[in-house]
Amino acid sequence: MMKRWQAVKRLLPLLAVFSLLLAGCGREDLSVLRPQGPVAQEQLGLMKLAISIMIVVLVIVFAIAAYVLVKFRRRKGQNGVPEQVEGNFKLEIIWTVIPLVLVIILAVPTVQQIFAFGDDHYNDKDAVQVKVTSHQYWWEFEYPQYGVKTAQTLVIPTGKKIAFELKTADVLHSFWVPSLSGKMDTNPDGTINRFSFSADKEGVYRGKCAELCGPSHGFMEFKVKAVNGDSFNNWVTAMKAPAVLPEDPALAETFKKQCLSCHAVGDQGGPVGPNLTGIGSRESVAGILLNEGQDGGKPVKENLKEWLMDPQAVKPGNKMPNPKDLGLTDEQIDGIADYLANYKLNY
Ligand code: HEC
Ligand SMILES: [Cu+2]
Repeated sequence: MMKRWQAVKRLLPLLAVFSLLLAGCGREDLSVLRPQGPVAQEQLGLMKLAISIMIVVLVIVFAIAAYVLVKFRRRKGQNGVPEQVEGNFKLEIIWTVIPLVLVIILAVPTVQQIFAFGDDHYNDKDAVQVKVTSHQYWWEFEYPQYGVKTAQTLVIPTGKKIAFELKTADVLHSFWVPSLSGKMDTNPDGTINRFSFSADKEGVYRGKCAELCGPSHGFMEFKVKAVNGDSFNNWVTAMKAPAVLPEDPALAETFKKQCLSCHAVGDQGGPVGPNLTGIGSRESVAGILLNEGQDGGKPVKENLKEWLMDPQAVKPGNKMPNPKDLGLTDEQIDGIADYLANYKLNY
């Protein structure tokens, strides 16, 4: 009895490790194993190549080891020192040449493709340029060819090359959409990084900051929404339409005074906070509160209220002041949440 308990106790850490591993399998939209575009596809191809070669080597080496262990084990009545072998020219050549060949098979496509991933396509004629700026704890997306800025949901046309130019407004962050491509850092030293990817199919892909950047790093999420070319053009047109303000003039005044000092809607407001144009039709509020239509999402107004009632409770350490400290009443907050929830774009 005692012994069995000991064995169970020894297995517990293993169990813990496996549960952790399995916990990582929950969200498929954060997986590099389900590529949704050519860049992610090629990167997965490289991983598969490396893993297959390693598995083949592993199987062969273990098979030989097992065979040798069994075949040359000490048999009954065998007590002397076995025959000592020193060097075998043929074997040594074989186990030098085979790994060499394997490393070359691994290296040629890896080096080739890694350089290709680093190619600068920013000025390609048919690429859609996007300037990404990371902030503690949100993402800003600017489309210089279209004169449009948005936040948290990156809208892209399917099938087109999206060429990014990435920088940070504060600390080191990393831009990562696992189903579309590997990561790219946004560097605080002023370096600007460029890379590109594209999405084959329409859909919403989940992105994350992949570099520990502060207490709300884990909440620094965003979405990539791939739509067809026509929808993308409609979206750009809708983004450029004049600002829509709250209907109630007093509320509009409060919103302009207290919110548009940092935020922009349409052609009004400032660049300090996320652009709020059409926030009612986005996939999330503040990147992390998922709206209806997303897995486990809530009505957008509910999320907006949750955010506006206490931004620090949602994302500790973020740079948005509490609207109550700006002098807003619960009623005004409700009114603004209602206005923002109904600020939708058709595309
Ligand atoms: C001092 C600048 C500042 C002021 C003033 C301000 N905000 Fe913000 N706001 C921010 C920042 C910064 C964020 C991003 C927080 C984060 O996600 O880390 C934000 C985020 C938001 C978001 C989520 C945006 C998104 O893309 O999902 C909403 C909604 C919002 N603010 C509404 C308001 C409203 C309404 C007011 C006025 C009552 C207001 N803000 C006042 C700076 C400000
Ligand atoms: Cu970050």
